Amino acid sequence: MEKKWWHKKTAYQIYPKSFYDSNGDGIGDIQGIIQKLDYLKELGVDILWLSPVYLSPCADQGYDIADYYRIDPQFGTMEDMDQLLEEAKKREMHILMDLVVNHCSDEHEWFKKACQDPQGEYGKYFYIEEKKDGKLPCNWRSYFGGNVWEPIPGTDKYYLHLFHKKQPDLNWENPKVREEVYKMVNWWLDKGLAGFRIDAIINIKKPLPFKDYPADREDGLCDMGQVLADARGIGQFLGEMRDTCFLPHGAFTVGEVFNVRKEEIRDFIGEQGYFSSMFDFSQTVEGKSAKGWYASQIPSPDDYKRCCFESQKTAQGIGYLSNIIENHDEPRGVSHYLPPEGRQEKGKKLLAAMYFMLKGLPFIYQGQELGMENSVYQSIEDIDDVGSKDEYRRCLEMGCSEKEALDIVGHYTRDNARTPFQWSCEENGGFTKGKPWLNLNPNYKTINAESQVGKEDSIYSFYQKLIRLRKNPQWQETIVYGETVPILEKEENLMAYYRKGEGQTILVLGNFSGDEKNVNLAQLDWSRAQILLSNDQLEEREKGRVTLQPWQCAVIGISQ
Ligand code: TEU
Ligand code: CA
Repeated sequence: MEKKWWHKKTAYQIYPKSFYDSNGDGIGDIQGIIQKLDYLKELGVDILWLSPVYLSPCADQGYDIADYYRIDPQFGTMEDMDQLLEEAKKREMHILMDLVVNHCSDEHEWFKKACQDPQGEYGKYFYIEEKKDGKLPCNWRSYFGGNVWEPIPGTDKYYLHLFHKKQPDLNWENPKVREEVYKMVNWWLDKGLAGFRIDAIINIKKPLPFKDYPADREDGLCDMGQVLADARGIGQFLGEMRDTCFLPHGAFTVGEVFNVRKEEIRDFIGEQGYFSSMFDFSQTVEGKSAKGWYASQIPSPDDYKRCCFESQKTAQGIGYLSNIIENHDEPRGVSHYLPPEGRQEKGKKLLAAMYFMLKGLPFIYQGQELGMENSVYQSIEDIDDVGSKDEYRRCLEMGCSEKEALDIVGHYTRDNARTPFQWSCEENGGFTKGKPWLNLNPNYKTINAESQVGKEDSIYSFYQKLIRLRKNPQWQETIVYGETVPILEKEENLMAYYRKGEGQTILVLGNFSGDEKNVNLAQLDWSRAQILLSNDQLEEREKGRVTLQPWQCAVIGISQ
């Protein structure tokens, strides 16, 4: 594999609205990020991905962009953004922005012009259609519920939106749209961005002409997964964007790629791939049902392990994945992948070590380094997210009681990741001096940065050690490039793998249960082994056996 500067780094996702509020309006902002750069530097992360801060009416929390060249006043100004780029540079940190170009906002001037004159130039920037024989062009279901067509007032026309109705899809088939997008991407890269996280990108290629697919619910609509499986030719667009924007700038890009065909992974992240990397979402989609959250299953530790190993195998020899346990669209990883008894400090460190030591670029989502958990909700009114409200309706429709529906939605809702960052045990977790835009998780009094930074055995310090280990020249090559070789795969609640390097091997062990676990490692020569990191004492290392304590993990370095 050709070595790249970013392989050795650790990345961190900031959700600006909930990170740190510098001016007391209850909303996190760019100045807030600048004030916390030293906190992030101290943690050890190098690449920062910012969820969108562009001008936006915020129908989908900034993923609906009204002007790609402006910063939304709630987050600050372009001067603030320039200052952030400068301050990050001083600290040898790299900034990624979110590239949201499957759609824009209905308040973008392109869309306003399209509505004024659907037949005109800007009408062609979107997918605008009429009914035929009283029927909409297709029966696709929006990701946020309902059909994907919305009438343009005062006309007999409809526009396509795969997400919220305030997020009209851009027509990538139109070369003018692509030209506008590339111009904007280059403008930002010229400013000094290191690159982009690329939003919802698989959706830019629609199977055309529009047609119906078999309905999979009583609403007569069909899931987008089915539709996208039928789309071909996205490579033309993505290859063009790579050649026009990313390659000339040496940009780092990480794709949010769902629904990719296995045989196309090389096209996406191989040596000549469209992107530098893409997220591994195999665990996040595990157990999710196309029918909705009411029919979804929370993955077990063994499911989690199987997903991780499958992805490692798929990517081996092809490209470099980006690994996560959560992001702004998902429940908190510790609340999702750990069984309830495991959701304590030891279990959280275990999960951290298991994903962090996999091959790939580790991303930490804000608050993950503190062990932040899913929040609690008294009623559906406490939940802000658009998609979650639709899932709640769906649960009720399918016969759940209100309490059951709230439990299910409370587990999966994206709000779990969006509650404000817990800086301290002060009011509002030290996030704001005003009224926070979204309620804090009430556990901020016990889980917060202030109580963990500088404390030897905290979760924060454990993440710090994982990052330091990744940077330790003695083990770095193996951690960054070593092949992942799963072992003892059939052992329940045990996740164990080697990372095979040149002249050295790293063994990663994790006990996902509340019982001791004896692990047989007859072939291991303990005289050559050293414990690089663990969340407990590792005992009885004799005759090739070790006993892992409940929820214990250990990273063991073995030189040959
Ligand atoms: O997400 C795209 C996307 O496909 C997700 O909404 C996905 O369906 C869901 O997470 C599955 O659990 C991106 C952004 O990450 C998300 O925040 C935006 O809402 C969405 O695009 C639209 O821009
Ligand atoms: Ca603010």
